[in-house]
Amino acid sequence: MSLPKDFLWGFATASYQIEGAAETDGRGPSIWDTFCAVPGKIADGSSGVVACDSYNRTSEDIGLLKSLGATAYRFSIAWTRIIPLGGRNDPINQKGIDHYVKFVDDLLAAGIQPFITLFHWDLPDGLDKRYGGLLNREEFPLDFEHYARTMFKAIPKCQHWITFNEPWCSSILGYNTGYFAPGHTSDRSRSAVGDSAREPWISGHNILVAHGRAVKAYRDDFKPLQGGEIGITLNGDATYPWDPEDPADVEACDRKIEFAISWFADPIYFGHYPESMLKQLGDRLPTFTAEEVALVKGSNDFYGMNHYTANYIKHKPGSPPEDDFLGHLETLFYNKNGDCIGPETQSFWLRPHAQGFRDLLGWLSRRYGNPKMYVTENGTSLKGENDMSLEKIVEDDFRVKYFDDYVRAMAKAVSEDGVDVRGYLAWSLMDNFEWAEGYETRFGVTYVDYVNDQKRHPKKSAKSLQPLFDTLIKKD
Ligand code: GBH
Repeated sequence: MSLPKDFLWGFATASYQIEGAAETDGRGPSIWDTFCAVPGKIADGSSGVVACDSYNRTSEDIGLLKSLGATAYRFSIAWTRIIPLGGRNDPINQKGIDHYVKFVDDLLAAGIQPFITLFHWDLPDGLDKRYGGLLNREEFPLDFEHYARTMFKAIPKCQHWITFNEPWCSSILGYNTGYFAPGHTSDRSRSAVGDSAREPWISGHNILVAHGRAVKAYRDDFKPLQGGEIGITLNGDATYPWDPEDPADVEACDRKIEFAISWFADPIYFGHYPESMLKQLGDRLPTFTAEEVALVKGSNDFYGMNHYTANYIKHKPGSPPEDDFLGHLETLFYNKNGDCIGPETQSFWLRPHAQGFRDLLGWLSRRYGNPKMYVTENGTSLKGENDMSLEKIVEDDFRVKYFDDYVRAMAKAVSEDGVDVRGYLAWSLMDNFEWAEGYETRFGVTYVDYVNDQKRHPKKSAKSLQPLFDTLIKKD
């Protein structure tokens, strides 16, 4: 079991979850600032207004990364620091650009390769208000392309660009369940606006086209000189049939992955939506124009994979309701035999099952022609961690074991199944703003003391990755 010699590894974060400094140096509001201000949307009533204060602590964070032995760091840029109102004719904020230029210079000086995500959910609120943000098929892709070009030009040293993080979440949680910003849903007790049966599919479509536009811009005008690579990051869980003897459950397992991942990956690799989605959603799924197909098909230099958990899948009888987004099935933690997929964590949706990582890597590799891949997120929360003493928190053996199991499962996928993984970023470098769950759920390998000046305390898991990768990465 081993990983290639030039394998990169490190940690990941996202702008709104760690930066704070919400009004510093001309930053404009994003849809998450607006969403957090609505009572009841965030579990503990918090927001990212201070978060880990990382905007003001870049050298401390880089020092931390270095001390942990990381060779790569994935972070995201806050669009509203670059273009506070968001649009292609709106003013550019040089201070915001300077901040990230210096950050990348400092990372490189520390021997750490940046992986930059352009969009990790913090859409400029100005664009949401001006034309409906992700729902606007004409404007949104053009504004995203302009913002992406601005960053490609400003940071020629970055060799790894990620256009969008988890468009599934922006689309489904933002426009179907309303659990994430901007909170649209058909449920009128939760939102005055939204159409859960239609808006998520429009949002997903527009993100694909925006991704395609940014990739074309990079390949045409920046890649020839800069030599970097660009791709999208998709989230998806592993699936196992609730009843392996029932062909309908077996089939539902693939359908679940298609609704989560292939929704985006099929257009990118094949130029069309998956058959299973067309069948269930009909004309609620937008149709690609020829121009859109040309932009989207073949638009990944690499596949970015975010992965956390696995489920047993049980098909549902009858026909699906209009607002179904899973593919007419149930996701369960127990199978027909009563076997449990994995132990509880603080996140209701997350139970460790490392074999699923290896299996899903294989599934993706087979379906998409063995693409070059980066694992751009993988990690866990820990049941009750927020209520423990600091002494207990830093002894996070559960998280150490999670990483050990998952990284070894990945190494097996690489060395035994031939999957082409080139790098791994653990989620997350530090505890941070866990979106609708606020600060109660912690995913960091570093504890952040939010009441004592955001002080960082590395946990046991922070120091466990370097020795692990040392034994796995080939020396010559
Ligand atoms: C990642 O998403 C995010 O990229 C990152 O910002 C975040 O901090 C990290 O996970 C930890 O949560 O039952 O419909 O509400 C992980 C993928 C997909 C996990 C949606 C939670 C909720 C499903 N996420 N899922 S639902």
